[in-house]
Amino acid sequence: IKCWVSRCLRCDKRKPLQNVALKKPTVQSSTSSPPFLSSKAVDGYKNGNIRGAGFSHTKEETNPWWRVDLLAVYKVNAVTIINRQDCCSERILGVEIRIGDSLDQSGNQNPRCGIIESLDGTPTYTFHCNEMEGRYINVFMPAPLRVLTLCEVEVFASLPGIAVLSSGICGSCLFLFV
Ligand SMILES: [Ca+2]
Repeated sequence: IKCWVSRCLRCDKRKPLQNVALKKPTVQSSTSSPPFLSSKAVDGYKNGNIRGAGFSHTKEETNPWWRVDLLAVYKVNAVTIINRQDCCSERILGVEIRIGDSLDQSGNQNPRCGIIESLDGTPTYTFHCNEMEGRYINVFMPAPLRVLTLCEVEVFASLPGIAVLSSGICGSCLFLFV
């Protein structure tokens, strides 16, 4: 017999949302040279030093972009972009974070969560996406002759239908189909 059951969750403020982008499939509009693969932006290595080549890097082109496939539709709470730190930090200016399920125009026309409009002196930029839903996260630079380089992109998200153990919804209930 199948039925819906619910289980109320114990409040656990210590458990943060997971970075669901880690080691997921990625692609970018071009790759400047072999060490700078799109996957370097989800390899978990956040030190933006060129010697470690822990970042992705497109060729200089018009409208460069990068995308991660989360392999399922998630509710996105926040996206963090960690910029390269050894040089060229201004290259990140103007990038847009796009979230959705469409691959029209490579996913770059999905709804926008955020844009980096100014350099704030840190390599880390976090955008709150208010549970926007989508399978694809694009980082899109809508400008001519630009290089897109990303040290790390982290996506903090949960699967729809599964309650989140975060401080905001302590005491909510989890529904299971058994
Ligand atoms: Ca990295």
